[in-house]
Amino acid sequence: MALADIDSDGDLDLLAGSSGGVAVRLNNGSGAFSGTQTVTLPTSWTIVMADVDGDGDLDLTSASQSGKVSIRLNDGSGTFSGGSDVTIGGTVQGLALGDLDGDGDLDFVASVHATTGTVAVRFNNGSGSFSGSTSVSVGSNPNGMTLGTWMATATWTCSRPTKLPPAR
Ligand SMILES: [Ca+2]
Ligand SMILES: [Ca+2]
Ligand SMILES: [Ca+2]
Repeated sequence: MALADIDSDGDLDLLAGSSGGVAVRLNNGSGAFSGTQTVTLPTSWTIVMADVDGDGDLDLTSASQSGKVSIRLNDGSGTFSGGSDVTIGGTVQGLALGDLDGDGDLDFVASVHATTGTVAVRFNNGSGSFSGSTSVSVGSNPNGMTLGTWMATATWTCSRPTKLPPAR
């Protein structure tokens, strides 16, 4: 499941994975959801919304039981089509997006749930097409994924008033 403003009207819309697709329901601004759109996809484990083609709207990425990461592009109004299915293999369970190679577009990492677990790394060409074959060995049965930047050093400056303000 995911909540994201897919039609850029300022409210959070609802995307729910089910067998055979992802149901898309639009928020009217007060938390009432409507619509009938179902994006046909392999059974989804994880849905992540991210602008993979750099056009300003949130696209749909989904990690599936059938070993694929599926990408469907938003037309700006919350309707999804096109994109591609990137074959990873196994059961892809966790998915996270971030700019891994510093070229300004969002790449992805996807965890393959297996006894000898791996994380697949795929790079975006800037238009939402992903390629690569890098695979990182991790522990058995990896699930959730996240990407973060770790700072090697940090300097903290703390200050406080030398005198307390007068009591009221
Ligand atoms: Ca919305
Ligand atoms: Ca987009
Ligand atoms: Ca990138």
